[in-house]
Amino acid sequence: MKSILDGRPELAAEIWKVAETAGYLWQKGWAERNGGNITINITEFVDGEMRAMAPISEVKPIGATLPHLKGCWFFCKGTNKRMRDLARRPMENGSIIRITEDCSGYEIIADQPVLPTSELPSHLSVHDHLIASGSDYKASLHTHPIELVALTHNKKFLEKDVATRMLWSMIPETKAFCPRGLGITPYTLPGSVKLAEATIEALSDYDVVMWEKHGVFAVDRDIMAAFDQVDVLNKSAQIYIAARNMGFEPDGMSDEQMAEMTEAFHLPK
Ligand code: 2HA
Ligand code: ZN
Repeated sequence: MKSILDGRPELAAEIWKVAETAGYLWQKGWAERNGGNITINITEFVDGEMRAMAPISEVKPIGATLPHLKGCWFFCKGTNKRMRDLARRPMENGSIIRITEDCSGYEIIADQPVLPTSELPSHLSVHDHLIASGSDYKASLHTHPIELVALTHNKKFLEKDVATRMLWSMIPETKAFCPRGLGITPYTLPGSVKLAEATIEALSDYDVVMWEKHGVFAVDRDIMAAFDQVDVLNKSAQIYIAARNMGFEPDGMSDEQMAEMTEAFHLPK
């Protein structure tokens, strides 16, 4: 079957990175049923011929006007689609959309008219915010990492930066590869405007934001990098839990060891 990705190797590579990541999310047990979402800004890979293509859907409202998304194109997981299916058949379980001129709607320009994720308004609001703040981040990821979600069932870890300090201290790489730590937003209804607003606010200080008792929202340059940040944080949570399962509270790296790491890797204090 002919695909919009044919003859567009750069665009295809970016979309296959999303598919590869979706496979990891499933393998890790972070993506039950249709859990999680991925949205990537693919504008830089869109050529003139693609821009001239007719849409395969009518214009659909985003539910918000997002002025910084003028001229932008995105690839998004489809609503009710599964990560494990996206991994093998990205263009049947996700679609390419282009934002309309007035920045309040979108049209599908893809192989099949797969409707984008129900979380599209929050993902696109985040991308609008990233562009407005001059960020070069192109990917947003929402997933349900088991051990990180488990931590949020304890009030202690909901206090500002308590979880971050514990996670960084489990293994030196965590701070090196997730230098801004883990932001926390209090429990909010999934898909709500309130949750989107709280996420955007937290993203000014963190690349990975934990939605209490639900999952994480991560942003980075590309989808692999966003996944890696969540992966290193969850690895630390697993080490913490392994130690607790052996019957002790882990010591964690000392303040001196953390300071030495921060200096050696030129990380933010
Ligand atoms: O889209 O995980 O929180 C599925 C979700 C929403
Ligand atoms: Zn979710």
